[in-house]
Amino acid sequence: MRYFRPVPCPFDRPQALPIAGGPLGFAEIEVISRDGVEVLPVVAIEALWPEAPEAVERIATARPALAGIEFDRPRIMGIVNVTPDSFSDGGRHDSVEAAVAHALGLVEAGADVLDIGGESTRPGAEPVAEEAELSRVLPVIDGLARAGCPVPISIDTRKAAIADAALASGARIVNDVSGLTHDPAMAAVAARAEGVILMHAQGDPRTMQDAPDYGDVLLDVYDFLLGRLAAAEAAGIPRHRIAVDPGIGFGKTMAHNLALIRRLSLFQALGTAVLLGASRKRFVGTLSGVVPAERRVAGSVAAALAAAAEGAQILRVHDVRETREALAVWQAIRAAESQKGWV
Ligand code: HH2
Repeated sequence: MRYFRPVPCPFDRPQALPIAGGPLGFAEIEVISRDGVEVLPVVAIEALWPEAPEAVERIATARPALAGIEFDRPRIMGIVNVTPDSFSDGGRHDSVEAAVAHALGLVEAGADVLDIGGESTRPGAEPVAEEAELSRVLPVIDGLARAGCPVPISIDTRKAAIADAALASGARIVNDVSGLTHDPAMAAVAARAEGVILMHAQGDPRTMQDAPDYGDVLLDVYDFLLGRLAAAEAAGIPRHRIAVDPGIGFGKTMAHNLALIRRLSLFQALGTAVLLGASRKRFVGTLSGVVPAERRVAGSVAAALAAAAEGAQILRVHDVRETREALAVWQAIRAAESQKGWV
């Protein structure tokens, strides 16, 4: 099998097509196989392989808004963990009022969507019973709805019952870190959401970091997401409502995480929005030499910018204000590079 990765460039470079409608473009494609990588102009590959024109079209086509989120620029998903044990902010927002206030503060800081989670999926985390998870997230979603939260709410859960109740309370997106594999009832519930995030993980949170193993991490994750997209579509979830996510830190070594971020634009060939969550994760701490997770802000922003430069549509972050500010500078510099400015 051949895989087609757009090489990002300014969208108005001669012969360039937009990546997912813009703002980045691509004039070259890396044609990747399990034997190696070849770089070719887009115009050349269309004639070479029968599957190439369709892949180019999937990469270039604009992504429609997902739960009202427009993809004319990278969007920020603010993380709200209502858990006692999340790796970087566990126990911070364990009253409903504190969690709602924190979430509204993230909106104020520039979050385009909020992701509410009641079960930590950090490496080594123990599963949480359904009732406990429900009692953590539902009052926060209700509280946000009552406060007139102006951005869509995503529920970060692997369980159908939680997603079901969250949607009934006003959540619009289901974010399942198991890619709809953990709970057989999840796909049918997710089909009612305006947006579904399919993430790749190898193993479950308890054991996933024991010995992550891939033939080729980039291509293995791509194959997994391709399969989950087909399963989701078969369950009645149209592709335009889906975003995919390679799952940084979920059964991945440092080398795996870096390989995925370095060539993140490959996932644009799936024809959906791409989300990346690198915020405060262990590899950021290792690379930046910062041990306390809540102080890994600068390294996390660097990872978010790298993902934006690879065309990522959604960045899942704890530090919304810092990411927003960094993106504004990055976008202006990218705009200066092209003649027509930022679209
Ligand atoms: N990472 C975490 C949780 N949910 N969802 C998506 N789509 N992508 C991610 O990378 C992702 C995710 C883990 O991070 P966090 O929520 O900060 O920690 P914890 O699981 O300990 O609550």
